[in-house]
Amino acid sequence: SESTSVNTDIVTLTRFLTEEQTKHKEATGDFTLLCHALQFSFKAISYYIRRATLVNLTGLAGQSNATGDDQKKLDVIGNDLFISAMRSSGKCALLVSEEEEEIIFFKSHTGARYAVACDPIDGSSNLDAGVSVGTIFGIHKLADDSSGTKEDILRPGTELLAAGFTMYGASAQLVITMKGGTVNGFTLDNSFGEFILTHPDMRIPKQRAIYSVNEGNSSYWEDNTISYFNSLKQPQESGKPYSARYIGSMVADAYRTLLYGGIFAYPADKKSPKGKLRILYECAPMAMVFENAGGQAVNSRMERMLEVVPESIHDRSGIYLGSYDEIEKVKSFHK
Ligand code: AHM
Ligand code: MG
Repeated sequence: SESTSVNTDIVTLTRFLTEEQTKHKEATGDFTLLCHALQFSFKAISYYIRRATLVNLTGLAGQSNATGDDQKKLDVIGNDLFISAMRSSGKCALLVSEEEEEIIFFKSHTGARYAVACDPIDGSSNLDAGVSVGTIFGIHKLADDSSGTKEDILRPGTELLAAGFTMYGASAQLVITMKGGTVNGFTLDNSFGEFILTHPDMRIPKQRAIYSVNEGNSSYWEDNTISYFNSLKQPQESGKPYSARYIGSMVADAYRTLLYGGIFAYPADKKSPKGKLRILYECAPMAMVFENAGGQAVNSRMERMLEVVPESIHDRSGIYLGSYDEIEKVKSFHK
C-alpha cells in the first residue's frame, strides 16, 4: 500500500551531522554547530534565489524594470547571509569570501577554532538567466597555538577539514565531504525544510566521454591544452567523439561531472597565466570533493590541486577535475 512505501527513516543533514559527531569521541560539537550555521545559510540563500527568479519572471512580463538591480542585490544578500551565519555560529574565527577583499576576523569569538573560505553565490553572472548557481565552501581548523591569522587559511587543500558546495537548481543540492571521508549528497526538501541524504557515498565514474571547458578561450591556450581538447573531438574507441557540456557555472558543471563523469577544466592560459578560478573557495574545495569521490584534480602544471598553497586569499589557479582516467589522460598530454 501507499503508506508502507513511504520511507519513514529519513536521514536528514542534521541527523547525519549528529551521527558523524558521535563517531569522533574527541569531538566537542563545535564543528557540528558550525555546519548547522552553514546549513541555515544554504537554505536562506536558496530561498532568496528562488524569490529573485519570480521577480525576474514578472519583470519579463513587462511589469518592472528593476530586475537588473534585484539580481545584483542577490550577490550582496548571499554574502551577507553567509557572513551572518558564520558570525552567529560563534565557532568561526575568520572568514574569506569571494565578495570581500579582506579577511573577516570575528575577534569576539574567543574559542572559535575554524577558518572558513566561501564563494557565497558562484556563477552569479548566470543569475539573470535563471541558470543554476551555488555556494562553495572549505573549512580549516586553526593551528593549535593560533587565535586566528591569515596563515590559518593560506593552507593547502590537503589540510581541509571539510569542503563542499551547493547547487540551487531544479532543487537545492548539497555535496559535502570530510577529511578522509566519503562524499555525500543531500537534496533540500522544501516542505520539510530539511536537506535529505539522497546520494550517499557518491563515486565519480572512472571515465565518461564528456568535456566541459570555455572553448572561447582556446586561442589563448598553451599548445598541449589545445592538443588535449582536440583529441577529444576525434572519434574514440566507441566510434564517437566526446560530448561538450558547458554551463559556465562551476557548481553546475562540477555537479554534472561528479554524477556522470568526464572532465571539467578552466586552464591557465596566455592571457590569464594564473587561470581564473580561485584556489581557496573554488579549486581546493572542489578538488577535495572529487578526490574523495574517487576522481582527481590537478592544476595547469599537472600538480595535485590539493597540494597547491595559495599565496594570497584570492589567489587563482588553472584547474582540471574529473574522472580518474580522464585526468590521467590530461597528464599524458602535458608531459
Ligand atoms: P564567479 O565566481 O565570478 O561567479 O566566477 C566563477 C565562474 C565559475 O562558476 C565558472 O566555472 C566560471 O566562472 C565561468 O567563467 P567563464 O565565463 O570565463 O567561462
Ligand atoms: Mg566564483
